[in-house]
Amino acid sequence: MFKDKISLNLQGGRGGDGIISWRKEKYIPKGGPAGGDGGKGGDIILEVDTNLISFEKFKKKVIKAENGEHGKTKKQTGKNGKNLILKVPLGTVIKDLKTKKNLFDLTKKNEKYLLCKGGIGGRGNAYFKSSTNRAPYKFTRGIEGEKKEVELELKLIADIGLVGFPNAGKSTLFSSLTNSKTKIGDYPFTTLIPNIAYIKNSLFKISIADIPGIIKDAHKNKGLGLSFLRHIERTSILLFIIDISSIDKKNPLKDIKILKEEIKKYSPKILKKPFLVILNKSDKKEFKDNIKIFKNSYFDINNLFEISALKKIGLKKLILTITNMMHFN
Ligand SMILES: Nc1nc2c(ncn2[C@@H]2O[C@H](COP(=O)(O)OP(=O)(O)OP(=O)(O)O)[C@@H](O)[C@H]2O)c(=O)[nH]1
Ligand SMILES: [Mg+2]
Repeated sequence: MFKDKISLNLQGGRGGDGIISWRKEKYIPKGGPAGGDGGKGGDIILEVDTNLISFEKFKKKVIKAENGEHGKTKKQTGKNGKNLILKVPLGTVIKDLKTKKNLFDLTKKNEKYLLCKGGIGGRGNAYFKSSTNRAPYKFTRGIEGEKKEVELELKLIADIGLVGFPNAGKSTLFSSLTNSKTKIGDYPFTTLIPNIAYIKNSLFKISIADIPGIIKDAHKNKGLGLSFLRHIERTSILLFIIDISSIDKKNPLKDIKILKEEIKKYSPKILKKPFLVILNKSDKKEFKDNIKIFKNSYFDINNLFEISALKKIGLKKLILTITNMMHFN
């Protein structure tokens, strides 16, 4: 199961108690206080691991870090509880479920966030020795670790986001551009979960997010709905992928209008991003007319590209334009 949203009950480790103990040494009849302090409880820390793209590895809802050990004799402090490091994908937003506020947004490689502090350890009786009290019967208990109920939500961070109807060829373009393997199929909704890969060369590394297809009324939960659009909320550039064989001759801009309307219903802000329109499957000669028809009604010929994701035609020019846009944005 792909998980891009989970809720967790977390708690740092409890601090160990301080203890009461006395020095027991030969030839010293009245040994002084020797009870050590408790160790600190472990912290819970979230850390970005760029190899992850979901929260699949989280099997338990309740997670607690290790407790600190109680103090020991001979003024020895108990061991600190181990810190618990939870690896999460890049783009994880942490929300406190009680206050409903966002606590942090993990947006950088290897970034860490201290979510629940471990409790401090108590004091042993050795700590309370003073000139007026040479044999204190006093100790304190360790403190409970910090407790939080949080929701982790993934909003992928990529340079480019691919949007289009099912079957438009998004995943084919994704794998042609990045040389990565992904599921491609001659049927709608082949892609069920978002994916990220990179266009790499010696000069640059551009990340691309492939998401499931969108259909009319996706905002009413048709198809796979719109919740996947959160994975393109943080991309810098959008590519609208249109299959030339499905262009309506009487209304050539119909597909692009529907896509934009659906996105607008999810979040109008997404539409403010720079975008390119990609006419895909240009190798299908019998539909060449549709490209002309589309071009005649489209206003901005400069952000329009004709490609074949399958035959890898027109991709160099597309990559060049994308890199230029990234430079100037
Ligand atoms: N002829 C031709 N076929 C293509 C091209 N690009 C994709 N296809 C085919 O179109 C079908 C759908 O491709 P996908 O890449 O899975 O489409 P998608 O947009 O990712 O679809 P969903 O994941 O279902 O939203 C597959 O059979 C591809 O082989 C192209 O440039 N030319
Ligand atoms: Mg796909």
